[in-house]
Amino acid sequence: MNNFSRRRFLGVTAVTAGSLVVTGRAEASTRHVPAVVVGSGYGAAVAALRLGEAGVRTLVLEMGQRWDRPGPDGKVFCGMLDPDQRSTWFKDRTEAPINGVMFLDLANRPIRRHAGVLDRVNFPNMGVYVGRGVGGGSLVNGGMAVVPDRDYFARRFPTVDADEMYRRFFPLANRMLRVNRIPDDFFEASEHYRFARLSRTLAGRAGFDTTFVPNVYSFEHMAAEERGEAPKSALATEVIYGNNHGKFTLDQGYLAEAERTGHVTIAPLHQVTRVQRTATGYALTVREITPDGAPVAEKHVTCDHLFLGAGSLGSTELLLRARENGDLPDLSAEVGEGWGPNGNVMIARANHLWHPTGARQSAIPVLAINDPERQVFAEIAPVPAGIETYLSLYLAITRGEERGRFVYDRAADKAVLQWREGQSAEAVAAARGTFDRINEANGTGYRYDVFRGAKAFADDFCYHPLGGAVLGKATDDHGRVKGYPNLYVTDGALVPGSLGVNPFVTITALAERNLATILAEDIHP
Ligand code: FAE
Repeated sequence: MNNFSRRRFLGVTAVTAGSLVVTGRAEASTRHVPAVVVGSGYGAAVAALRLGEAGVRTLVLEMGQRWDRPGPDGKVFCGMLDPDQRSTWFKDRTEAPINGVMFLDLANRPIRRHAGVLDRVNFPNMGVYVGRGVGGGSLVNGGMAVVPDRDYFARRFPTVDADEMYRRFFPLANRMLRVNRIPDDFFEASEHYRFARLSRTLAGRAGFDTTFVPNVYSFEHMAAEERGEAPKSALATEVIYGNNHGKFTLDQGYLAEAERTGHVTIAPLHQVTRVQRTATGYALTVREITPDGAPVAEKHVTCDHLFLGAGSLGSTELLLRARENGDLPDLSAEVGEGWGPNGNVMIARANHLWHPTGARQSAIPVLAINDPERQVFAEIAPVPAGIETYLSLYLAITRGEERGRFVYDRAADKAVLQWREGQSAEAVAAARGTFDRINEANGTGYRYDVFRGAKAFADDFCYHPLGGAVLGKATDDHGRVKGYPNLYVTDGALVPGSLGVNPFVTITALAERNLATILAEDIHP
């Protein structure tokens, strides 16, 4: 294997063995590295760490920024109620999922185009939220860390040994991600969870149970926030544009550990635009930009082993483009297929005036309503608006078989999601069944002033894009891309469209499982 630390490549200069610094200098020549990981979300971070531990020199190419430097306000991330250019990936205006309340567009505002941390990729009939930066979705997500129902997991992944997953890899993922649970006494006493307790009471009247949802946000930190002994983040309305404190993100966990092995280098603001085959591996075209989007350089790198961890959208697009433009013509027809939004539907419910939800709400959700009959798992989401809104918000994860697919738009050189209008109807009907019952039991109704298009059920965006290069279809049973040796998918693109719960623990655990086999069989046989 090449000793990559002795070389200069890609404008990356070896300073000391294993410690590499991105210089930003463009180099025309192609450089070689044993392994490349594209992206730095959950699947990518697992690959980076396990490759680094195995002594494989690895370069991580991430299109977003490294979020470690405070802005002029002293904070790395901007707030949710006063977003600036740090919030959004190259848009003129923020695109928060909630428009506002009382039809007032309180949540969104004009911003400068910048490599912000949250992106909404808009396709016809479906907007997909994704994180951008070193740490991927871990930077912007709600931190809900849920192991799926075992029977449903086994149905979705019939060729994966569920025993091994539940015995070994889910516990490993939970440990690595530092998943913790809210202490009962804190939940029952905190004014910041009044909104969740109210929703629990109202759901109980309709005969529904609730379940506590584990999280990677430290509840010890949150309790200290409430006591005024720690800097506020969850209790200061921070979440979708990043948490300045309290949340254990991948850049603090897997990726930091990967860098500490001395074998892993992370290059932020580097977007992979093309993947080609070489005699012994793969060649990548990489575009480097400044945080404001100015081109820095086009770079070329080759590798022996290539791990795609650019997420359901990113990894699928790279493969689809390669198949359709003839770079990797033997890719399976399954590439681009099997995409789903994990049955995501958001619901806005109205409460009686004698049932305030609280002006102060924690931005981290901790409780979900179970409706086993309709197979709805509805997380009670906060509305941290800083004022009393009498609004209850829910993210329902429904189960179903509706799937979309990606097609390659040659003119735009992009993967375009095909998701028909009304394709979420089954998911909405299930969620409506649950919430009609809650409204009937409580004499309440829906709110139409919250989501775009005056809808009470938002089915035109999702947080959980899954699929596009499904395990066992576009790849073998460990994420090896069919037809192309030493090319792997390691992220949410492997998950066949629906999981029944939030996906990042599963993506992490599956990546751990696949990497264990790939390292043993392909890299150090
Ligand atoms: P992901 O984390 O999306 O990372 C992909 C990375 O690749 C990103 O950093 C991209 O910038 C980068 N990338 C893409 N294309 C390229 C390219 N061509 N070149 C270089 N880099 C590239 O992938 N899930 C939960 O389980 N619990 C939650 O509470 C939760 N809340 C969420 C809230 C929000 C607002 C959002 C957006 C998502 C939420 N999710 C949640 C979903 C979760 O974050 C998501 O499933 C995972 O992040 C997906 O992990 P992947 O490894 O697939």
